Amino acid sequence: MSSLPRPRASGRPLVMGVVNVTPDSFSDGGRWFDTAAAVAHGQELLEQGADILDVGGESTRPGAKRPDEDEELRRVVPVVRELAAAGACVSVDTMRASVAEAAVEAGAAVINDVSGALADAAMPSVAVQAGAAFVAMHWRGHSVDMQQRTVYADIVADVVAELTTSVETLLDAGVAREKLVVDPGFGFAKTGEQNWELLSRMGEFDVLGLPVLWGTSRKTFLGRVGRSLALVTEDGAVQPAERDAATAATSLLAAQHGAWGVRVHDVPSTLAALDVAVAAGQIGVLGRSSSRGSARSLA
Ligand code: PMM
Repeated sequence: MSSLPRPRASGRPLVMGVVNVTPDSFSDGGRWFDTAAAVAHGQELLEQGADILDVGGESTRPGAKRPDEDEELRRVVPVVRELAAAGACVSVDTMRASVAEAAVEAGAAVINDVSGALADAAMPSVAVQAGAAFVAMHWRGHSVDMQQRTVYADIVADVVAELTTSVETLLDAGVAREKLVVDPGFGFAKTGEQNWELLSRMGEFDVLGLPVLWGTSRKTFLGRVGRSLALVTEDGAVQPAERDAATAATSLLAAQHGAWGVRVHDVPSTLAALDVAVAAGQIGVLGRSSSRGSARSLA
């Protein structure tokens, strides 16, 4: 039974480093596609200071086709096993209950389900039996056509309401509230403008009364800032691997709003931003006006 990993004494969000064991993820697809390369990448993220390693075998880029279950198990389980055996806190990024179950058996402490337990009806009961911490992300359908599901009356109110449905499904199945984390799902059935609006209204997710994970890392909407001619793609966006400074800025905003965690590809840039927030006493100051931080020395 794994309890929810807790933020450090400094109060800064946990840093979840991404280990994509996929041939086709949008920002790093194919780079860590075999077990040894993925494990080595996970170990590098740990050395850089990641608190949690998020191991996933399915690309959720818009339009992506799903791997079958056997292929996902083949990609994910050996990597989870090796990293957990090395002492890492491992999260498994999957929408399949069978993969979550096998990953927890292999040592995963967190199930990160981008479908918020909507994609696989067996997920809530696996979550209960596994006793793992559970990240429920906002989701409206599989990647193949999710960008056709971007109609909202009010992006924040609708995401909060739909996340509440996921949370209630998990609670009704018997998942302990203390094990739950929610995630607004940047880039999943959202337009660029809607992602910016989610960022600008971060504090409104407090109404859920649950820890929040923010997953903005290298996403397409961040390709529209910090533009330099050398780094833009054909459509005029900054390439995914060059979006880490913008990602670190969003990690700082998340920290100011009292985030539980941030899910990132590049750990050092986000940790530097979070260290600045801690040193400047700016952790959680926007989300919790009564607990304003005090400046501390990094020396
Ligand atoms: N984004 C991706 C994959 N998994 N999990 C959570 N909880 N939140 C996210 O925003 C999220 C996720 C897609 O990004 P990637 O392909 O770079 O991993």
